[in-house]
Amino acid sequence: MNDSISALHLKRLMDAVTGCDLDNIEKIAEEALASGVKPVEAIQMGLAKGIKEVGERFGKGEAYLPELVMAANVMKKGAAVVEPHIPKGTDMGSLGKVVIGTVEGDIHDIGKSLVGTILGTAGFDILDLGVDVPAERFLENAAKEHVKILGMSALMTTTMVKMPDIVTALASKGLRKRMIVMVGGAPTTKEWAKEIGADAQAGDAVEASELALNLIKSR
Ligand code: B1M
Repeated sequence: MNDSISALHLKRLMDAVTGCDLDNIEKIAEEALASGVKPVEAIQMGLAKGIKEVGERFGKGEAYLPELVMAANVMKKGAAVVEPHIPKGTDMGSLGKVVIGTVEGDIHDIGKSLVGTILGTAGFDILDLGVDVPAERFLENAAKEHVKILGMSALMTTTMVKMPDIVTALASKGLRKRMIVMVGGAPTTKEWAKEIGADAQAGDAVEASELALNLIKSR
């Protein structure tokens, strides 16, 4: 596909989010797909760029909460059009179960859900615990399911601090070595993952999927 056409559609997706264009986002997303923009690109290079820009404006006091909420709704509506078009990585049966959730005190779910969707299309079985998930729920589910990966998402510096408690509790219950622990969300880093004893940190959903596949293969 022509790069300038692709760039134009990505810009339209981004602008729809920054402009809180809830009425037209589905049409804009459909047109982007029809023009040949890849679904994951439409999300990461279009919709997510838009929400990040609104977030930066919010951080600087140039946008207010209602705008953030509306922009997030536009992002979700656009992602709902695009996600079913993400190609499936494997039809060879499940690669194993992934339990994923956003940690307690944190209601951000767009990135976490996207990671779940992309891991799902890569061939994993996803149990999404949702948002504001207390440590006990992560632990209960990690214990009762045949879990290969436990994934924790946190979007705030104030909530990422819940992650180490969960890793420690997994170890004290003898569950830690049974599974890969992956963390993610804007404030997390590779250093943070190492520091808290997690196996991996991913900066976006595509990296999460690549890391998950590599870690599963190397076990
Ligand atoms: Co909020 N918010 N928000 N917010 N919000 C941030 C996170 C913030 C950085 C904005 C800012 O100030 N610039 C800031 C946090 C500051 C801090 O760290 N302390 C913030 C704040 C302060 C708040 C409130 C407290 C605001 C208030 O009420 N005054 C409140 C918090 C409520 C709570 O959680 N208790 C709040 C609320 C909201 C909305 C409801 C309006 C909305 C969320 C809607 C929803 O999720 N349903 C919202 C949004 C949209 C954002 C920003 C703008 C965008 C987040 C997002 O969806 N990004 C965000 C600013 C930012 O991140 N730049 C911000 C798009 C998404 C695709 O990317 O989530 O990064 P992301 O996910 C990526 C990667 O991080 C990674 O892959 C994903 C996909 O590629 N990833 C993983 C994520 N999880 C992973 C897990 C993995 C691996 C990779 O393994 C398991």
